Amino acid sequence: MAFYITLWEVDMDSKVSIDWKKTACILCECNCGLEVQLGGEDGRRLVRFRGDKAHPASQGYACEKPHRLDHYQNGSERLTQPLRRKPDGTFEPIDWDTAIQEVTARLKKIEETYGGDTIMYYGGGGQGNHLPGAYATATRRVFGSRYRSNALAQEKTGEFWVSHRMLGIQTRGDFEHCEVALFLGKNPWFSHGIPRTRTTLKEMAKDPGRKMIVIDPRRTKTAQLADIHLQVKPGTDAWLLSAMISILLKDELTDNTFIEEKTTGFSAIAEAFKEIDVSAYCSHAGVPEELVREAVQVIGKAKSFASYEDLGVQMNHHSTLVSYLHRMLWLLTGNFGRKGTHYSPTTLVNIANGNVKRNSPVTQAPLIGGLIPCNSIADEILTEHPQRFRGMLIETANPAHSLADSPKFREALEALDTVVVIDIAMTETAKCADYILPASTQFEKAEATFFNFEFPENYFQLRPAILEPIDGPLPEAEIHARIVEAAGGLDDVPMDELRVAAQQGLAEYTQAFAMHVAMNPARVGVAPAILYRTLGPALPKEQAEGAVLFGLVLKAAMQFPEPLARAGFDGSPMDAAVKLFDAIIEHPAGVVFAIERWEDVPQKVATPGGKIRLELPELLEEVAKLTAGPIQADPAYPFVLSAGERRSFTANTIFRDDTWRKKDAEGALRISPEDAQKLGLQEENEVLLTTRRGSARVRVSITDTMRPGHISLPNGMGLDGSTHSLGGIALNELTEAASKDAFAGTPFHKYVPAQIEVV
Ligand SMILES: Nc1nc2c(c(=O)[nH]1)N[C@H]1C(S)=C(S)[C@@H](COP(=O)(O)OP(=O)(O)OC[C@H]3O[C@@H](n4cnc5c(=O)[nH]c(N)nc54)[C@H](O)[C@@H]3O)O[C@H]1N2
Ligand SMILES: Nc1nc2c(c(=O)[nH]1)N[C@H]1C(S)=C(S)[C@@H](COP(=O)(O)OP(=O)(O)OC[C@H]3O[C@@H](n4cnc5c(=O)[nH]c(N)nc54)[C@H](O)[C@@H]3O)O[C@H]1N2
Ligand code: SF4
Ligand SMILES: [Mo]
Repeated sequence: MAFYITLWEVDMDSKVSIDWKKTACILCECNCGLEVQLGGEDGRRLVRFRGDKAHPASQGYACEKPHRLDHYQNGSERLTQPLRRKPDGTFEPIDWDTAIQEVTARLKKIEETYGGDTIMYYGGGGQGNHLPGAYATATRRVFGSRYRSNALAQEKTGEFWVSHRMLGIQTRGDFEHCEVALFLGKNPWFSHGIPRTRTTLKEMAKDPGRKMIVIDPRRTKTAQLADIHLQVKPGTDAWLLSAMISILLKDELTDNTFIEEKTTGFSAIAEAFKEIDVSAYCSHAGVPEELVREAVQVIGKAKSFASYEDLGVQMNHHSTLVSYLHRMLWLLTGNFGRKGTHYSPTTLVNIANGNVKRNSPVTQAPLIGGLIPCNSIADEILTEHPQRFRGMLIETANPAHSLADSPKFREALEALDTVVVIDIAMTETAKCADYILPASTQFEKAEATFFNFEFPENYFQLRPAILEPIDGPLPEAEIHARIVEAAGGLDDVPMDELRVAAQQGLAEYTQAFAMHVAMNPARVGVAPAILYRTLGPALPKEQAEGAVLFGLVLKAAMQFPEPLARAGFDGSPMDAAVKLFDAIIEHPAGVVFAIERWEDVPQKVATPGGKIRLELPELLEEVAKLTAGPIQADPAYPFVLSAGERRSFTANTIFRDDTWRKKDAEGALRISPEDAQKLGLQEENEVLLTTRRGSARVRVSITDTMRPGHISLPNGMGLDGSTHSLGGIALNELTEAASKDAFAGTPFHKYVPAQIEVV
């Protein structure tokens, strides 16, 4: 069990409530269950925390970061009233009625003049809150807005696309039970991403029967726990993985029964990798061939193998190709659909969609999962093209800080007719808005995420509000409902009738709702607003924002009756949905909503023929091009900057108050001793770091965990506070939007050519 059960205390003299309130951490996709005690003068400080043992996935586990969550809740840059930009660029407070009326009028005007699809939606959910995105679908619908994006389109879309084409589904690895684990460009010790990460990693490390392999240019904490560390040269994973596949084939380590029964296209793979010069490719990748061969033997002979790729390769050269090669490693060895291998979870909402149905209006970029590639957004605006975007609604995201080339993105926001930002704080993005609508924090309203990827038991948690809302801000559910109402989206909906039905019970409510929708099918689009306004009042006050889930639960009950029934939510879809929704409301620590079976996993493959497709011709063409050898460094920029390392005290831009950091407050530039010596640098010396896009001054930290030629900076730093200037470098002042993957358009943030001058 978890060795990491925690109890912390914020240093504070005042009284502390005795009851522990159930919530979750909002800092990474694990969303570990937490229990919190409130305190402070006004009883609104988050004072004590402990991991919640009742949480189905985290089971009491938590890392070192959530005990700082008071810096989020009571941060100094909190927005408390709607703001409108004046011609001189400053903001003036306005009341909510004016704000809703003007925002609605301006978006309506864009719709009438240029068409609703020139209004783009960005964001909708961060690491802890996905309900805004669910409610925003109603707002988007009333204005006819179709295009959207979020952070997934600068990290995961390449992987989604490859997985969709090979398997028709998205997969995850079972690290709790695998014999061998691989982390590819992933440092879970600090970034987490699997339940009870450090417990799982430690268990793996101390078990002589299990092995861990890490592919990373840095000797990370995860790499230090590993049995084999392939310390790859930055940006060369495509060569390394190609060599590994070639060795698998030549050494006959493939699972031929699996390949024959479950896959198509193997002969094309055998052909493509047969002739690879393994020695040359290992040398391109800067890794000893013997070690690579050993790693492949370990993978090939493993009884079960699970693997995780992340930003180190997904924000790098050949990222989509690497996602493909990576899958080949575990598919050729038959590591799918068995305990300890890979699975596809049942989810309430599928946020990992790899389908491409259309292209972006201006640059014609393929929209993987419907998302505009983040690196293309500015180009969809800064043009005379008649279909260019004219308005943008940005919610619970900070793209003016998080997207490549911030200066260009700010210019794009400036070029729009109307920018509306919904956030809790005065962010870099909010400063570019025409209207800023203040939201309640994630502890003042009910919240949830759709990061529900567990197996065989999957869970969902609707966290109730643990604090009364402050005056001024509103939950997104309320903001969207007001905009939808102002735009006429709820005219003619029998709201009173639905409200009465909701008080009688979910069955009555569903019947009334279904009847209304049957007569007015167009209302399905604004269902989230209807649910919030009519079912919301029938829910406990601190869970009202959960109303939208009823629609999602009903859909899941129709789609996945068996996994839901195994978790106790059985009967007709209607019965199952009512039971599940009730259980979600009754279990603030989270509820297991689906129980699956390993033997059912292979049947989930959703390709046209039902078999896993190994051959993706356009990516095999890329494999052939690798013979030309790796990217040549530009002599003017001899270093490779990894722009966005996850460290112990980084959390995207969720905290806007730098005093939350106990260590590394300035976010040092990590550099190898060899490079430091060449440049004559001592620890903490200041250097001028220059990329093709810009320059910044930064202190160095010399560490032998870095490879010579590789330097690294943390993410989420350099926030431009309205009251104070925070430490660290805003990385995307230094990155270029054009540095991106040819297929998915995802950025090369882990490969930014850079030079260093001593100052
Ligand atoms: N503490 C903390 N945790 C977080 C976050 C946070 O801000 N702070 N953010 C969350 C989010 S949004 C995400 S997406 C995840 C990301 O989680 P990760 O992807 O694990 O995080 P990173 O540190 O960005 O990158 C992982 C590793 O890639 C390595 N790398 C760099 N270049 C290369 C390369 O060329 N090849 C290979 N193989 N590896 C390379 C880096 O050295 C680094 O160790 O973390 C989540 N967790
Ligand atoms: N150079 C470089 N750039 C990167 C990365 C990198 O490694 N390198 N990493 C990328 C990755 S993986 C990610 S995921 C992105 C993250 O970047 P973004 O997706 O832009 O999101 P966050 O930084 O997490 O910011 C979340 C925002 O939500 C606001 N917020 C918090 N709670 C609420 C709420 O309840 N309601 C509302 N309305 N707002 C709220 C916060 O104030 C903040 O402004 O950054 C990306 N950018
Ligand atoms: S692992 Fe992630 S969700 Fe869990 S406590 Fe740490 S930052 Fe929070
Ligand atoms: Mo991310």
